[in-house]
Amino acid sequence: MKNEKPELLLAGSMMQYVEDQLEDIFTVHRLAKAAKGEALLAEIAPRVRAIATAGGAPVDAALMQKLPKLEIVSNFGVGYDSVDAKWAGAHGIVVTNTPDVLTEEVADTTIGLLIATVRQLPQAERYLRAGKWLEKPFPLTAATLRDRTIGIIGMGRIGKAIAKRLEAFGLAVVYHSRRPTSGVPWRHYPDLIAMARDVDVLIVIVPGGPATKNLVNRDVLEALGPNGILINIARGSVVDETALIEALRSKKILSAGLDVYVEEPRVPKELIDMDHIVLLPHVGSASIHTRRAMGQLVVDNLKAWVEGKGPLTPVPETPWPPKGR
Ligand code: 8YV
Repeated sequence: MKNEKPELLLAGSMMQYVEDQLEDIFTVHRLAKAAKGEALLAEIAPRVRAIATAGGAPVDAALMQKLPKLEIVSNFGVGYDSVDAKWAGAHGIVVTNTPDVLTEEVADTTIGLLIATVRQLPQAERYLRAGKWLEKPFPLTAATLRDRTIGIIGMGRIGKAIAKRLEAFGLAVVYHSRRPTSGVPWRHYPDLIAMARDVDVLIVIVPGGPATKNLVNRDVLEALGPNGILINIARGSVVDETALIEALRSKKILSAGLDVYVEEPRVPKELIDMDHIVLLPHVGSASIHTRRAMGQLVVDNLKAWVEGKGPLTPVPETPWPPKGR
């Protein structure tokens, strides 16, 4: 039939207004809502041309190889570690993500989490609500942001936006990444341990996935030292969570502000039981404004693709037009 809509597999769920737009373009199959996911998949597999995915629903080789007509995977989020983009690239499937539209929001959240952690703002708020201020003032915080040197792990778009903000605060900024980023004024450390030794705060803002798994390990935390504070706004997988719990317990580092965890939404009880650290439920980009913009980019990538215009924001593993074309 000529005017039939292309078929799309929705892995995870999106904001209603995004799903409505997807329905305008595609026949949408909802994997998460299907009582029998495998049966649904078997039935639609020969026809699915696109996947839209959110919330870390895995789009791995096992799933993609069941879909012989698959052309594009549109990922909600700048991080696409739940999509096997390398496999997709090797099999002619395009992967897109949602860069830029969340950069400033995530950088803002990072600064909020940093200050909240250093100055114990959530603890102070809990103190007031518990009526304790009537008895005596909230204790002075051991830590201050003043005179700290901040080491950023990762100097992509969001890393730069964080560094710019920190500079405006009058703080010294350095960074670690595999290769130096051109055009930035901050000192580059090729060696993460050396940087951890020289700074009092580490901010993690690198992509997740196998290349960065447990990058922040026991040695890095020990090098950060007893006055050190770890902020993770990237992916839980980048930090060795067991080593972090141990470092916090034994006071090898002072504190941590975390937005991400290894097994979200499960947060280890050991972390929840520590009152001096700050824990957020993965809210880096989580405003209606920014999530709408991200959702729109998911739709716009798919729309451009079905209209034959190519993807708007392909990931580096699946360049467009493909190399050699
Ligand atoms: C989203 C994120 O919360 O963009 C990312 O990589 O981690 C967040 O902005 C996440 O993608 C939601 O699925």
